[in-house]
Amino acid sequence: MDNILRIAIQKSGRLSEDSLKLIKECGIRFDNGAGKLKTSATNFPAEILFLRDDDIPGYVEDGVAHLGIVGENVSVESDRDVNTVHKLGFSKCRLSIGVLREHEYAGVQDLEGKSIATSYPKLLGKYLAENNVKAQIHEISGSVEIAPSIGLADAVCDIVSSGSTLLSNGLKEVETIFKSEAVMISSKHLSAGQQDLLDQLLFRIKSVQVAKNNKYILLNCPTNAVDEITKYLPGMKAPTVMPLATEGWCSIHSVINENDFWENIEKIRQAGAEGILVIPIEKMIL
Ligand code: PRT
Ligand code: ZN
Repeated sequence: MDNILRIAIQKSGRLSEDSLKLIKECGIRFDNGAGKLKTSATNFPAEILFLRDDDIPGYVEDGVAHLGIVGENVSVESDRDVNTVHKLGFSKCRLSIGVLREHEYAGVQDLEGKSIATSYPKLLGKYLAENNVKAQIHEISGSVEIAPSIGLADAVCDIVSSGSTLLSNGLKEVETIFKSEAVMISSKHLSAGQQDLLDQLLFRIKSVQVAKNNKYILLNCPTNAVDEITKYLPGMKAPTVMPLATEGWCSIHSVINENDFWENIEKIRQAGAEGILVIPIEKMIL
């Protein structure tokens, strides 16, 4: 079937909720009845497969799934022949090396001759080789952080988010070797029809992401402040400026970016903006 996209997402875990949310925000509707391993979308030629995250890159390489949503850490470690088509901005984390807190760590050379427990032997091996460090990689599949305190290894290399797991196991983070977030991967053997469906899906994903990074803003200001204020609110093309019923006053409607939001709010207030309303945008079609 070359006119349908099979999208593999994590069945149950840290990626599941955001993956489902993204697909729904793209307007793709399906019944995700509990316990199902596969479901069909009702308004887009797609099927959703619910899998363990580690299996997703292999399924995409083999073409069983055409697309997959997975942590970049898992995709790169799997070393499968797939395309990374888009970064999705959620499940951000890092792969880091941790050593016992009492260890006086001076730099990566301190790892020479040490044993490091990890579930990411390929990423760790590459990092050690790039830094000319020879260490013993001890591959374990779970509970990596406990390894140093039970004498199984001198250090760990594991996923860190807040850092509290390292801390509660008496470890400190000393090197970050890889930064990760959820990514969309695709098969290298899509038909023209599937590539077209992927392009449609990416267009929707980007519209959702841009909308999240921007807010709709409305404000009132004296007419002589319009030029100064619109410097900070360029809008999609240009801001909408309308006269108010009160002589000498205008209303400006525009979009404002999340990145420099408070900085720009402060500047437009100083320039004379009043009655500022900021409203979330659901989709933004550029
Ligand atoms: O069952 P399945 O195989 O599908 O899932 P899984 O248990 O292998 O993966 P899951 O659901 O735990 O994680 C899926 C993906 O989420 C990972 O591959 C990462 O890309 C991403 N992610 C984001 C994380 C974390 N944050 C995270 N904190 N993956 C794991 N952790 C673990 C980490 O292993 C460590 O044990 O959380 C602990 C550290 O967290 P902090 O906050 O204490 O630092
Ligand atoms: Zn997994």
